[in-house]
Amino acid sequence: MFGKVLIANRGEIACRVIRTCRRLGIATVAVCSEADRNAAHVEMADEAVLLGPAPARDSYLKADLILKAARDTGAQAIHPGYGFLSENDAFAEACAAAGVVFIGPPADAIRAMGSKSAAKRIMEKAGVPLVPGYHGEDQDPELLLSEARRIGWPVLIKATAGGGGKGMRAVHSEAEFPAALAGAKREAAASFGDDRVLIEKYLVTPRHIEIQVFADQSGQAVYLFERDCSIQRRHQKVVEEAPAPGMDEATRRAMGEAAVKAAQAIGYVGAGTVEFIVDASPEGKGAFYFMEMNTRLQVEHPVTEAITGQDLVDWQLQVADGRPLPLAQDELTINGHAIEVRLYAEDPDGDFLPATGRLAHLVPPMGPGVRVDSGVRAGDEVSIHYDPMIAKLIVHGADRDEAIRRLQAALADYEVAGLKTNLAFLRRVAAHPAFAAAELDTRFIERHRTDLLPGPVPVSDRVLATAALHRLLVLAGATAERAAASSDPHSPWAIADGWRMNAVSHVDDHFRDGEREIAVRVHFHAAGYGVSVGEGPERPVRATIEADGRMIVDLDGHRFTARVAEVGTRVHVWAAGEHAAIDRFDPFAFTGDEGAGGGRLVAPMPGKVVQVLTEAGAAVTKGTPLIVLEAMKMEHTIAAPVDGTVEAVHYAAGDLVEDGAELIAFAPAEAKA
Ligand code: MV4
Repeated sequence: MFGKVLIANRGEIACRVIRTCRRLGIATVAVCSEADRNAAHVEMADEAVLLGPAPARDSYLKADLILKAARDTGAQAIHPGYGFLSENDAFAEACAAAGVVFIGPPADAIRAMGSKSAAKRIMEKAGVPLVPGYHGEDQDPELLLSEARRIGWPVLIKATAGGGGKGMRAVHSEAEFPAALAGAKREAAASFGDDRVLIEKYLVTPRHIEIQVFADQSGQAVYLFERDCSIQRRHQKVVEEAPAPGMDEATRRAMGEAAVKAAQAIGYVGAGTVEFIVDASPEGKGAFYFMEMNTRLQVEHPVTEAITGQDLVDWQLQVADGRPLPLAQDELTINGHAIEVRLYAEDPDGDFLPATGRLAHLVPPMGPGVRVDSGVRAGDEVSIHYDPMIAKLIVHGADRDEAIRRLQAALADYEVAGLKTNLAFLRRVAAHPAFAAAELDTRFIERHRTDLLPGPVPVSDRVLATAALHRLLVLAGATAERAAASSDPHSPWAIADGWRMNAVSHVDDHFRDGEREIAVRVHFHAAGYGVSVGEGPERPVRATIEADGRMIVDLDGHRFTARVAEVGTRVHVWAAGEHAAIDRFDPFAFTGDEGAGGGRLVAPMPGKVVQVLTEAGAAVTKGTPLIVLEAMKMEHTIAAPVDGTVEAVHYAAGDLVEDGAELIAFAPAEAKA
C-alpha cells in the first residue's frame, strides 16, 4: 500500500480522504491556495504545499504544481477528489508519465465518457439501454429534424460535449424545432466550444437514479446498488438517498448489471457512477436509460457507504494499489436506508445565489445514525472562489421512515450563523409529505415550490422572548452556577434581586424581523418574571443559561431548550427546531444618513465584474446600465437608480467583488422643485 498520498482537492472531500488515509496508516499531503492556508484540510494533513493564489485556475487546477508537490514530498499517489482535476484525462496521463498513481480511472476511460454522444454509442454497442434518440456525427439541420420526427415529440436537444443541462432544449412540436436547435447550438458553442448536439425522446418527469460501480485492475467489477438523486435544483443535487424508494429486486439487478457492463465496456478501474433516468410516468413503466457516466468518486458516496457498510475511499486506495476488489457481488448487501442533504451557503429567498462570509457560529448535529462531512469550522470564511457547500449531512436508519426522522431531528439541531444557508429550505424538504411519500422526480422542487419557499415567515413570540431573555441573563451573569451558589439555589433569577432593589420594573429590547419592528418587555415582579411581545399580553416566564450555553426557557408553562448566538447586532435563536435571525436595534440611536437616498451602488451578491459600462464623471439617466456582474454563471446588470452623475467606479472588468461592496459612487441629480 502507498506510504504517502497527496490529495489534490480542498474542503470536505479532502478531509474525507485524509480520514481514511489516517485510518489505514497512510501519510497525507494536502495542497492549498493562499485563501486556504489555515483551512481544515490543511490542518488535518501531515504536510501541506501551497500552490498559489485563491482562484482555482491559479492553484487547485495547476496540474504541474500539483505533480511537483507530489515529487517534492515523496507522495506515491494522488487522490483528485471530485471537481477540479478529477475528470481531466490529461492530468491522469501526466500523473502516469511522472510515475505517480492517479487514484481514478485510466485516461482513456475518462475520455470515452467525455463526449456524451460517443459515450452513448459505446453503451449502445454494449447493450446498455438508451433513450430512443440520435447520437450521430452528421449535424445537418434537415437530418436532425427528420430524426426528431422519427423519435416523436417531445424531444430534447442536448449538447454533445454537455453536462449540467447547458445547451439543453425541450421541443414540443415541429414548429419550435429550428429556433430551439439554433439556441442549443449557440449555448453549446459558447459553453464548450463545440456546437454539436444529440437528440433524444424527452421524458417529462424522470427520476435520476445512479448506480455506484467499482472495478479493479484485473477487470472484475461490481455494483454497490443505487442512489436516487431526483431532488435537484437547476442540476444541482439537494437530496440523495439509497436505496431508491420503490426499487424492486429485479430492476435493481438489471440496472446494476447494465452499469457493470457500461464500466467494463470502457475498461473502467476504480469508483464510478453510471447515471440513468427512469421514466416515472404511468406509461413509462419504470423503464431505465443510460444518461452518462461520472468517472470519479461522487459527492453523495456516503449514502452508499452507509447502506453497504463499506469505505469507498478505502476501496479506491486498494484498487489503485493493484489489489482485487475487497468484496464480490454476492457479498454486498443493503442495510437500512440512508439520506444525504447538502448544506449550502446560499440564499433560497434570493434565487439561491451563493452567499459568502464568516461562519460565525457552527454546531453540527450528532447522534446515532448521523454523519456530517464538512471541510469548515466555526470561524472559517466561505469565499467567492470555491463551491459554496458547507457540509453534507448523512443519516442512516433501519428503514426510510427512521432515516427521515433522524434527518428532521439532525436538521433541527444544526446551528449555523453568520451567512445565509439553505438550512430552512432543507428542513422544509425533509418535512414535506411528498418527500415522506417518496413522490420523487426531477420536478420535485418546482412542484412544491410554494411550500418549500414560503418567503419570510414572521418569527415567533417564543424566539423574540428568548432573544430578550438571553441578553438579560448574560448581562446579569445569571448562569446556573451563579444561581446554585446563591442563597436560593433553586432560583434561576437569584441575581436579579438587584433590579428589584433598584425598583426597576421592566426592561425593553427592540428587534427588527424584516420590515417588522417588535418591542419585547421583560417585567420583574416579586413573585417572578413576565414577558410581553409587542402588543401581546404579559406571560409568566422562567429562564436559565446552563453551563454548556444552552438556555432553558419556561414560557407560559411550556418548557423548551434554546440556543442563542449573537453576531454583532444579529441575534440567532434556535428554539425547539425553529431557527430565526433577528436584528437588535436601539430605537433612540441617531442614524445620521437616514433618508440620504442612493449615493452608493453596491454588489447585490458576490461575483465578478464582467463589464464596466460607464466612467467617472458621466451624467446618466435613470435605468442606464452601469456595470455588469457575473455570479453563478448568470449576468446581472446594475443600472442607475435615478438620474445622476457617476462620481467614481471602484472596480474594473475581471475584479472579484464581495456581497455589499460599493461598486460605483453615484450622486443623484438634484430633485427639481
Ligand atoms: C433528460 C431528461 C429528460 N429526457 N433526457 C439533465 C442534465 C443531463 N445530465 C440530463 N438531464 C436530463 N436529461 C431526456 N431524454 C431530463 C433531464 C433532467 C434531469 C436529469 C437528471 C436529474 C435532474 C434533471 C433535471 C432536469 C432535467
